Amino acid sequence: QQTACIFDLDGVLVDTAVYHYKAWKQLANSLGFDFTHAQNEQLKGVSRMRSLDMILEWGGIRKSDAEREELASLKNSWYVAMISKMTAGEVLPGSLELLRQLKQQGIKIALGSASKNSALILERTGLAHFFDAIVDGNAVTTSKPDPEVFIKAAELLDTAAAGCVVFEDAFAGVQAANAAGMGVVGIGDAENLKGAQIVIKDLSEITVAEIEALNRF
Ligand code: B16
Ligand code: MG
Repeated sequence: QQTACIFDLDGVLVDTAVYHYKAWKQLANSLGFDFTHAQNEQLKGVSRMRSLDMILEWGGIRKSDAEREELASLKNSWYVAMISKMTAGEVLPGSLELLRQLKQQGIKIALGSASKNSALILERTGLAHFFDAIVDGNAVTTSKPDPEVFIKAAELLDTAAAGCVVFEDAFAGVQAANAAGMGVVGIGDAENLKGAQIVIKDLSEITVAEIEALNRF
């Protein structure tokens, strides 16, 4: 049975979290408050609108739906200005080597990200050509921990859920992968990634053979 790989983007292949943080911080500051690094951690893997709502709540600020739309697009304009300058040098350690090896061995590769900016990031960092399918924030109606994003990716790859192995840095993403019945590799701190089959620091710490052993067939 064929194994396929589904990669989250931010925190797994590239570190765009630093740009999200700068843009959200600028927005919060413009509204007269700030938020902590620990609070920022909670935004990882969370959609743009949900992130905005969490930040407004931290600042004790209420806004109308029209104002929320405006604030979200303001943040996004600052974020897009920053990611437009990204380079291939910002790809996280081990990513390029692993993607190359998977391709070489004929293993299908999909993106499963909450971001609506994934196409720009993949282009800027030179990773776009590796992907057989891309499912991102533009393609889903329900965000992680709902499994929709990964189920859609498996469908596009024409692979059974049990054959898919997901790579995730966010707890909500680990939950989504488990809900989809897929294998899941956590990237980061094991404490925050309960439910992952294994947790590694970055993609340099895993081989294709180890990935194939994680499918759920
Ligand atoms: P955008 P991932 C997520 O990416 C980020 O971790 C999260 O911080 C961000 O709010 C979300 O994408 C939406 O991003 O504003 O570009 O649509 O980890 O799911 O690849
Ligand atoms: Mg992520």
